[in-house]
Amino acid sequence: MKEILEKIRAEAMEAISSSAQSLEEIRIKYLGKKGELTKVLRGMGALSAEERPVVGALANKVREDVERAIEKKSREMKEASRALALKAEKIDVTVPGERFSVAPRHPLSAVQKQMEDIFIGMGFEIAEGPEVEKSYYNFEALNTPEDHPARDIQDTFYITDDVLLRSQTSPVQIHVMEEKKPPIRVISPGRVYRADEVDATHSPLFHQCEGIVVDKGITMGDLKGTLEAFAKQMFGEGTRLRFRPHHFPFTEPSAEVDISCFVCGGKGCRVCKGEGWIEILGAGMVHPNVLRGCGIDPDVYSGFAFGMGIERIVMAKYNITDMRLLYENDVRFLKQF
Ligand code: 2NL
Repeated sequence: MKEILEKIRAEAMEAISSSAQSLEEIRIKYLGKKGELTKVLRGMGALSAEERPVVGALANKVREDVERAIEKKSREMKEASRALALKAEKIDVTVPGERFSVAPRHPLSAVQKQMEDIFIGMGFEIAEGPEVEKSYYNFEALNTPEDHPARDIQDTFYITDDVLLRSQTSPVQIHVMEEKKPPIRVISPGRVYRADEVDATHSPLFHQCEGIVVDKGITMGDLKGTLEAFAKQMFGEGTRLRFRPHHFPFTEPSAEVDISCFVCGGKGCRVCKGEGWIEILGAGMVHPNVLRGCGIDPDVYSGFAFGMGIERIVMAKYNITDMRLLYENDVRFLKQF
């Protein structure tokens, strides 16, 4: 029987080390209830009293040895498969990262942001409003009556008889004046719409930045000082302003405002077309009818307002001669900013 036990041990050990069968199969075959070892133990009744403990001890030893070998092999297999997984999942932290690029701001957005920052620095708030407006807010509230040439039905995108796409951002400021009591200091940058044919200097959608200040004792001096501070920050410390008399229905008096050319300083060059001056703004003292219409007493309060086209400033600043480039989003163009 000892020989049989030794044979079982040898076979089991061989099976374990050769990995021909699964460890569980081996365990059942040799150590299971109907396994080889159990068979031997069952036959132990036939042994003599002297032999029985000796064979019993050997049988237990064989069981222990086989169990231990199975455990050891199982541990080894687990370790090997873990090592393999670690090898497969290895991350080379020295491989350079994937570069991704963040695009710079579109020049229109960059200039608008710059304007916002300058006016915020002077205590203004940014006001926003809908691009679709009642015609009252776009025209009547701005002292622009039905028969005014600016109200030519051909120039504005009408949605219905009295609803339209705003042709300026002033309606935003009318809403502010209706809702808040002076002192008021806001700018309203945003999209505006006019029924223009597309060409190098026109687009049916463009951008404006308007501003308004209303308080007791506001004068043309405040307007000039504010615009001068803006122009110096926007175009350079040496910038001078020139006011030319003009007419707007919503301001009185009104002016068109030029800046001294930021390229030649006023001598005359290609950018200012030999003029020395570049027109960038319209401005004036808020018309009493506009204040009154918003419930602000023009005998107590006064204000100034201004408006500028953002495209025009971007084009002057970057010497862009065709406005369409600003809307095509050709990366070869945009990459230059
Ligand atoms: C221009 C001229 C201007 C205003 C806009 C304004 C707004 C209110 C009241 C009075 Cl609520 N005025 N805005 C005033 C003067 C000129 O814009 O050439 N824009 C491109």
